[in-house]
Amino acid sequence: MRIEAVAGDITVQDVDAVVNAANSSLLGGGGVDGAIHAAAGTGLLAACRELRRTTLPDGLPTGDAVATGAGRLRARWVVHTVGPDARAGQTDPALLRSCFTRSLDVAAGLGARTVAFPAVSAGVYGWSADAVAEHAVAAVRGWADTHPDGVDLVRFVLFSPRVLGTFERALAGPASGSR
Ligand code: AR6
Repeated sequence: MRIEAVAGDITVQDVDAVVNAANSSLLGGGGVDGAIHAAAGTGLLAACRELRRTTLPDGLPTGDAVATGAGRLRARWVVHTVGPDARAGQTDPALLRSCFTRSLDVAAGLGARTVAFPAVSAGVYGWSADAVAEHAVAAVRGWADTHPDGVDLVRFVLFSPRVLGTFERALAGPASGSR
């Protein structure tokens, strides 16, 4: 699996699945969530409401992931995940890593070969970009080790050069197999 980091806007990525840093309600918000809903159109919100009405009446738990269609995005699917909220004391790295591994489980289960991730929890939810980069890269590498045919590409799409730098440094670190 190829893992890369680029600067840019996740809503315009030409990938099979775009991961959304959502909240448990799945009903939209600010940040990357707001940008994805704005770009995808109201069909995305309708799909999320349908999930709430059917399989997720209490919302999506932190660290878990669920897919919908992607509306007007180029992607086929949006995979919604809920990062831990540091402001609420959710500082367990296992929860953050779970966002990445569960999103890959869901995306690969649908047949996605290419997946774009934002820096989940690095915005409103208050995690440092360094921590998110470290745990995201470790989680994706660990998932790739146990799913050799899982997906072809994971692309971290970072909104700022500063956050891109943290991901580039994490990716330059030793691969999990050599640790
Ligand atoms: N493309 C890529 N990255 C982006 C984009 C974009 N279009 N827009 C923002 N980012 P955040 P969180 C970056 O706050 O911390 C929402 O209200 C942003 O600069 O979007 O997980 C949800 O509904 C930051 O580095 O997500 C939740 O309530 C990163 O995406 C809550 O925020 C994540 O920032 C989730 O907070």
